[in-house]
Amino acid sequence: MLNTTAALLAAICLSFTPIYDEDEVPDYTLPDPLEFEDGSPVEDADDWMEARRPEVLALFREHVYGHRPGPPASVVFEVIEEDPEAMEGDATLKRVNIRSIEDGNEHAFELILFTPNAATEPPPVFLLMNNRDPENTDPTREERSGFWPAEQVIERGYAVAAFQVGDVAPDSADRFREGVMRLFEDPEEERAPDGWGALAAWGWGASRVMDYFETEDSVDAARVALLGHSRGGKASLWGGAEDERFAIVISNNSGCGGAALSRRRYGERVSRINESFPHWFCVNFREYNGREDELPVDQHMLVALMAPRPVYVASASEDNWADPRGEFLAAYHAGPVYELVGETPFPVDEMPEPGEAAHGTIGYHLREGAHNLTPEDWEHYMDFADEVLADEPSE
Ligand code: GTR
Repeated sequence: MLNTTAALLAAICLSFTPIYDEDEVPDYTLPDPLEFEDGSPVEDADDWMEARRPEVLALFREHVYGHRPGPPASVVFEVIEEDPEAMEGDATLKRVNIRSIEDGNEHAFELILFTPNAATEPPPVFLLMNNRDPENTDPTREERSGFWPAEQVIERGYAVAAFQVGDVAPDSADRFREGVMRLFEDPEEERAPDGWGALAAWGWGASRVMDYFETEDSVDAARVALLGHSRGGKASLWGGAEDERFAIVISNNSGCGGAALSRRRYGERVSRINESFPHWFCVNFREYNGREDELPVDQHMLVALMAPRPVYVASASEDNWADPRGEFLAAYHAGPVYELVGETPFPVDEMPEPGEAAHGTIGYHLREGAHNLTPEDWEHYMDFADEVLADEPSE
């Protein structure tokens, strides 16, 4: 049996040829976010927020990302370093150990936070779920990376924070249950078909950071932007859907299982992602390998789960594996939900050209170039935050 499964997987792997030609994208019909599962229409904002949104959230939990637990019995925050003269006096650095405790077991991961010393009131924060090496978020600033250009963010008056997703749940099919998941289940036991995967666990970690921000006077917890790139962008979207405390949710080049529409099957596909990264999603998601049309949801509904909060999807022009057009279309087709809840609908009907951005309550840009998170992307995110936060001053 095992051998047959392995042989089958190898065959799928060998036979996989991604679609990179728009003409080869099959016809598809997206599920309507504004229609209940029983076929009745979602008529107003209350219908969406109180009934259809929970229905859509439940569908994603059951079929795509798995069910994550609530907060642990207790969370403890320990400041392990504080430097009020970081970045040559421009910022205050805090490194915080976030310890989750459940049934006598413990799990800890570290948060790095810089706040601008020039701030006259608690500033909004950009929180990066870092899926790359920790050097990208070096708290000493000896290493500097465009992936997390902390000085550039501080300069614009925002606080900037990061944690390593792998510290919350290792990004490994063999070890992903050895992080925080072992507080809630026995990693030796078989995973429930709708049990959480690593992407959901990373978002759970972001929620613990939010718990910390709520205790921290130097930042405004009501104005936190959650940001992730690629697999981190899939996790930021799902984390922002699960935790409505995040005021802005940003997905950079998140692709399949993130912002890209699954039904387009362009670039990376459901079968391929489940095979390469079996630990990211719930086991049930594998039912949709090669059967995208049977999914009860598509990724525009994930984007719509942020409504009425500002949400941002960004693509890169050469990032075909992530399907830039599919990412654009998910943002676009979330528009009707935003409109229903009284927010500015998606501001354009056509996909922006490389280098262009379009900002409503849903933001989008197509950066020229390859799969990456760059200072140019950050500049767009801060422009967007300036706009949407100016509309809604914090209480
Ligand atoms: C790729 C994967 C993508 C994307 C990317 C990344 O190998 O196929 O879905 O998540 O990794 O995270 O950089």
